[in-house]
This record gives sequence, C-alpha cells and structure tokens, in this order.
Amino acid sequence: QASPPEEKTKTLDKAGVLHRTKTADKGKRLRKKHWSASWTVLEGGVLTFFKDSKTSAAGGLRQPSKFSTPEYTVELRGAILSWAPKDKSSRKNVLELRSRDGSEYLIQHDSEAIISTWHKAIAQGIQELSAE
Ligand code: I3P
Repeated sequence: QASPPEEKTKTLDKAGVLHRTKTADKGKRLRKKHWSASWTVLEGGVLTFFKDSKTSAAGGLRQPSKFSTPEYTVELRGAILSWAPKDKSSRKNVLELRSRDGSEYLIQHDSEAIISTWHKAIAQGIQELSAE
C-alpha cells in the first residue's frame, strides 16, 4: 500500500534581520564581541543565524543554503532567555540566549517593538519544548 511521502512541515515561527554576537562557546567565554547583522530564522525549536543579512524571502525562508550558510544554530531545548544585564553591552534592547551546551549569544535590535516580538517568540519556543 503506497502511502504519500511524509512531509515534515515545520512551522516557521519568525524570520528577520537581527544584530547578534556570540559571547561563549560551549562554556568558554569568548574574549571579543563581533556584532553583525544577520538573517535570523526561528523554526521548529531551532534558532538559526545566517552569515549575513542579505538572505531575503526571495531566497526562501527555510533552507536558503544556495544563498547563505547558517553560521550558528541554537537548539532551544533547555535554553535560557533573558534581557541582558547592562554590563553585557552598551547597546539597548539586548537579549541574552544561553543554550544547554553552554554557548551564549547576545541578540539586539534598535526597535523595542521588534526585539519584543522576538523575545516572545523565542521564549514561547523554549516553553513549548520543555512541555513536550
Ligand atoms: C568592542 C565593540 C563592541 C562593544 C564592546 C567593545 O570593541 O565596540 O561593539 O560591545 O564593548 O569592547 P572592539 O570593536 O574594539 O572589539 P557593545 O556594542 O555590546 O557594547 P565591551 O568591551 O563593553 O564588551
């Protein structure tokens, strides 16, 4: 009996351009911050930062591998999200995301409205995974 090919449809929660910098790698604090604007996709419990900000909807939101390569992927299961304390950055509207493997990222956008929607979406993603 032929069954249709299983299509795993992940819901795209959110995508857009954010400023981000990695501050720790698997428990090891990185000495320098390198902020960059990157195309960021939240999907299926994973937050992916692409190398640059140029990947647009035209390139496809899901796997724009032809156009851009993911630089960091953050598994949200067991991650912790908070507003970054003032001593972490001189920038405004900064989120701190700590993954279960001890990597840390700062995520920032000048618009408080935009960063707030990301905060909500990432926090919800984390919560949904912990409820599974
Ligand atoms: C850093 C750069 C970062 C800044 C960081 C500086 O200097 O200006 O943008 O972080 O501040 O050290 P450099 O380019 O010489 O590496 P914020 O923008 O987040 O404040 P810090 O030393 O307080 O981390």
